[in-house]
Amino acid sequence: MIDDDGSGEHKVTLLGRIKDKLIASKEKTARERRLQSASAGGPPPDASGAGARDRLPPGQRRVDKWPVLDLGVTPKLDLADWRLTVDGLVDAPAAWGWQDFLALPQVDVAADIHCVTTWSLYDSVWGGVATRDILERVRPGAEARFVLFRSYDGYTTNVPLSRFAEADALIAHRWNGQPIGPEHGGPARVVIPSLYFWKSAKWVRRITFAAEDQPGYWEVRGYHNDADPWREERYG
Ligand SMILES: Nc1nc2c(c(=O)[nH]1)N[C@H]1C(S)=C(S)[C@@H](COP(=O)(O)O)O[C@H]1N2
Ligand SMILES: [Mo]
Repeated sequence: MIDDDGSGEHKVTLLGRIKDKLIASKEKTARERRLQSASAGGPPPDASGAGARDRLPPGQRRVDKWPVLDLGVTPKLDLADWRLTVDGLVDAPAAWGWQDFLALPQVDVAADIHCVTTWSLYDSVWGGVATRDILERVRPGAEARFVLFRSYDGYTTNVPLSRFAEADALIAHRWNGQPIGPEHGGPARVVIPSLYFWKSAKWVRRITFAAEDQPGYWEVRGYHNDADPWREERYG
C-alpha cells in the first residue's frame, strides 16, 4: 500500500484494509475534483496589498480543533534513534541526531494551517529549525531545484526549492509551546505554511535535494503538484 523506501515493513491488517479503503476514496475524490478544478481556476489574490487579502483561502472553513490526518500508522520514535538526514545535491550532507538538531538555531513562526480537505486552523506557533538555517549549513548546489521529504511512516511529498526556502518554512518540534505530539508528527515535522498541509511531512526522516522533481505519495494519487491554497491547487 505505502510506497516505502526501506524505512519499515507495512503490515497487512484489518486496520490496514480499512485505511486502504479510505485512501482509495481520497484518490477517487482527487480524480473527480481535478475535472472540476481544471475549469474553476481564478487569478491568485493580489499579494501586494499587505493585510488586504482575506485570511481564509477560497473553499476553506475555519475549525478550532486540530484534526489528525495520516495513513493510519503512527511511528513510535525513540529520540535516541531519531535521525534527520539531509542529502542529495548538497555540498555538506548532514545526519543530525536529536541533540544536534536542538543545537541548531531555533525560531518561532506564527502561521495558519490550510488542509486540502477544507479545514483551516488559525494561529499556530511553531518552534523549530528554519529551513533557511538548514540551507545555510548543507549548501545545495546550483543544479538543486527540488526537495523530496521522506517520513518514518513511508510517506513522501515534494516541493520546489523556492517553497522550501520560504522565510516561514521550518522543521518544527514544538506547537503552541509544547512538544509536537506523535499523532501530529512529533518528534519533528515539516511545516510550509504557504501550501496545503499535505506538503508538511509528519515524522520527517530525510530531506533530499535534486535536479528533478519527484512527486510524492498524494501527488501520484491525483493531488496537485503545487498545492497553493490561494490558487485552490487541490487536485490535478
Ligand atoms: N508522514 C506523513 N506526513 C503527513 C501525512 C501522512 O500521512 N504521513 N499526511 C499529510 C496530510 S494529508 C495532512 S492534512 C497533514 C495532517 O497533519 P495533522 O495530522 O498534524 O493535522 O499531514 C500531512 N503530512
Ligand atoms: Mo490533508
